[in-house]
Amino acid sequence: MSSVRSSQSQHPLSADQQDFDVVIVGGGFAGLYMLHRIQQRGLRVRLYEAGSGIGGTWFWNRYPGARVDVESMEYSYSFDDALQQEWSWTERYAGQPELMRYINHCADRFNLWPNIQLSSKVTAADYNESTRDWRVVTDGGDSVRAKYCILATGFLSSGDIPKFEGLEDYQGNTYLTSRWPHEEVDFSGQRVAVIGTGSSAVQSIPHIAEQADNLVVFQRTPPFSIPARNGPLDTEFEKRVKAMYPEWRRLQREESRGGFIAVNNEPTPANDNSAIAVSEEERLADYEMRWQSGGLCYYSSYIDLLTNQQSNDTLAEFIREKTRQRVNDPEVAELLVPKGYPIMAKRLCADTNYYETYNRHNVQLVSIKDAPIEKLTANGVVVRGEEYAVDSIVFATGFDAVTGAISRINVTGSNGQDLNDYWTGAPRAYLGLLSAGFPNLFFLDGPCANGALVSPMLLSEYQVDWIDRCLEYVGFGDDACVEVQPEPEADWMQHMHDVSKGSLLYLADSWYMGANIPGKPRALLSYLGGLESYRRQCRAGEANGYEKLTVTRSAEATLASGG
Ligand code: NA7
Repeated sequence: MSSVRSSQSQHPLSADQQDFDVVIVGGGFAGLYMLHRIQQRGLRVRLYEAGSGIGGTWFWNRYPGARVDVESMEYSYSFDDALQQEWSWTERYAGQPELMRYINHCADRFNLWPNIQLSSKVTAADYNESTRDWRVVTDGGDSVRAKYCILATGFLSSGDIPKFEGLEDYQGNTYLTSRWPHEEVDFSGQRVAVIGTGSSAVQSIPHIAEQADNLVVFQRTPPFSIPARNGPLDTEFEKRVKAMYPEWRRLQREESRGGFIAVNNEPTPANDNSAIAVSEEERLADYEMRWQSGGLCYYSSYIDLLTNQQSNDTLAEFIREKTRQRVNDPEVAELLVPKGYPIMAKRLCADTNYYETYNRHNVQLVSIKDAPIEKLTANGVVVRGEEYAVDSIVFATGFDAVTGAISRINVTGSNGQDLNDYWTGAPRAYLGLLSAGFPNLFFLDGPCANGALVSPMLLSEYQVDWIDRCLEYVGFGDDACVEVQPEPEADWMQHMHDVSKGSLLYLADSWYMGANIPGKPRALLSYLGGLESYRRQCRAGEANGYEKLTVTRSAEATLASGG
């Protein structure tokens, strides 16, 4: 097994005792912060990471132009003030290499490496009811026991090339945006195809078009995309945020819907008005102001944009008109203008020169909305009987989101219950943190929380702290056990259902709904109540000694608290 900077021999495997107090699966932002918290408690912990480096999504998604669509000052850890004061981002939106530098800096700074084992994909986790612990197995042959298992496997981490007919016949180069090679890919002199027009395509297409001789883009559903207006980070803005970082973070958590508070470099709480309760003039001024600010700040615009079709139409039409203005050829523009689903019901894209790229002479757009890709041949892609011969195909075809990575691990809980079976139809998890029948198992950024819809950094930090407090309460002794019963889980699922009633999210075939993966049950995978409501529900879950959970506190924990 290859591993970088790991210390796998420090906890030799043992048949009769637990090897670890906690095993964490996944070395992205969430898993690494969890590791930090567990280390601070002086516990025995190992983090398994499938990649040969840490970073999770950012480790794998290294396609040209890959960058985060949340502003750098907000897409960063908030738990350590010295870190957020000392780290300086270079751009308004950090690119993938800078994100990797940041995450590796954090691992160094908090001395996380000794407990990280790289190049180790967890394949199975089984709960043992008599010893009340988990056995975790990796593809490298490790089999370890831990009191608690925490799955931090990411919600955009499980990407595959769709099963196009003739895929194996194609003789050219193939690339998947979410598994991009580490060495530089040079498309100079090539004819290139990109399949897909989601965020990864929107970011990579302008770069590929600059290199390639010819680029043909196969588009099934046009996205709504807003100019990111990326650039060097405004140093005055940086200073101002740093001077008020605790308050800025509070505003992110409590006064925004999704954790994004910056609009035009100003902290701007979410707008609580209906889009149709204000005059057209006022509404258009708000939309224009956000257009000039750039990026995803429409999520904090009018409160009913995702619940009222008429309100949604006002924004959709505004963005459609802006889109038309960015493309020279009216026919191409009309193909690029998104129609048929509400704006924001698929995640908005934030772009740099995406639409302008279609004004280049070497770029061709092929709509496959009404005529899907028939097959691949040795030479290229066939649509409507026409073969598009290309030297390389880039699949920007997305992820089996939210549940995909968990479903690839064989998780078995009490009574031999298989997690995939338990989640048939739709995932179920109390607060998105625990599932009934799976004691001592936690999810970070998993289904039934709002990971897909809010700033993942803020959500996962909050969840980590919640789990950390819960584990402290329950303890680590032989008898320690924490489990959610079916009833509180069902109550949470009902609440999830109630807050999502009337949401326009149901009207699009998005990864939020699992609708982008053939055969995946169509179900809302995330909580729509917003970050503050989620935090409130989680706080309630801690009340009166975690009364919604069945907790067997370990003898040590009980003694320590005098309970
Ligand atoms: P997305 O946003 O899921 O985009 C995937 C794209 O691939 C999208 O345009 C899909 O069309 C298209 N797609 C998927 N399967 C096919 C097939 N079989 N044929 C043709 N086209 C296909 O993934 P990204 O990686 O771009 O972004 C994911 C998230 O990362 C994004 O939301 C941001 O949060 C960051 P469709 O729309 O399904 O018709």
